[in-house]
Amino acid sequence: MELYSDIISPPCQNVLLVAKKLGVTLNIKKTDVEDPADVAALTKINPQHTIPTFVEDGHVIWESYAIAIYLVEKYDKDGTLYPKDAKVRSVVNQRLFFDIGTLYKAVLASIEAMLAGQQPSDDLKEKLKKALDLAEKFVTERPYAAADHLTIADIFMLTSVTALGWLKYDLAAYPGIERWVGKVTGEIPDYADFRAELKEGTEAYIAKNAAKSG
Ligand SMILES: N[C@@H](CCC(=O)N[C@@H](CS)C(=O)NCC(=O)O)C(=O)O
Repeated sequence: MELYSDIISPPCQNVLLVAKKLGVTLNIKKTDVEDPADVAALTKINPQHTIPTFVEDGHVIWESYAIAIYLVEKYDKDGTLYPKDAKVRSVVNQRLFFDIGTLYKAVLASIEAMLAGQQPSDDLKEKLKKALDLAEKFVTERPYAAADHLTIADIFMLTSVTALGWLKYDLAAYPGIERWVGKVTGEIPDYADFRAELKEGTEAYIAKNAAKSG
């Protein structure tokens, strides 16, 4: 199984962490989406040229949500990460769609503004606050984001929340989220190693951009 990936991308982190939790080994094809040669190679298998892109025996999947669902449906033997019960799964799905359409979207918009050297607008700030208010509610009304145990919803929401590190966002107003982050990261094998690799990748990206701009 191959994954075209860069650890600094939160969508890639979704898949890397789900694979880690499943104990599935991925052969990582490090891909820089700002490098024309890497993009050309990726476009041959994924016309949308997005990372993460996953390949197993010639079968190609992109969109981190679709990749993660494939992995858990195929490799999660006890089925807890993506529960089979229709009602429980519907809550996991709701959180996943909340993540792609609201939480990650708001986080990404603010990071993009920051990387472009702009202050986030009041509208962006409000959207992020509303998304985090909802996330706080979700992680405090149940033991985990969608169920009474860890599911892929926790992993996807986790990467959105930890991406707030780019903004040095103060989460003090969200004690439930802070507690939940500790609980969820404690259940992911070798999470400290993952964070160390992410820190290294992030610093390299920042240094590369600083060199480019001058
Ligand atoms: N919804 C997608 C988002 C993937 C995405 O936009 N990835 C970015 C990197 S974080 C990318 O590949 N950008 C390059 C491009 O769009 O050409 C997912 O969850 O996989």
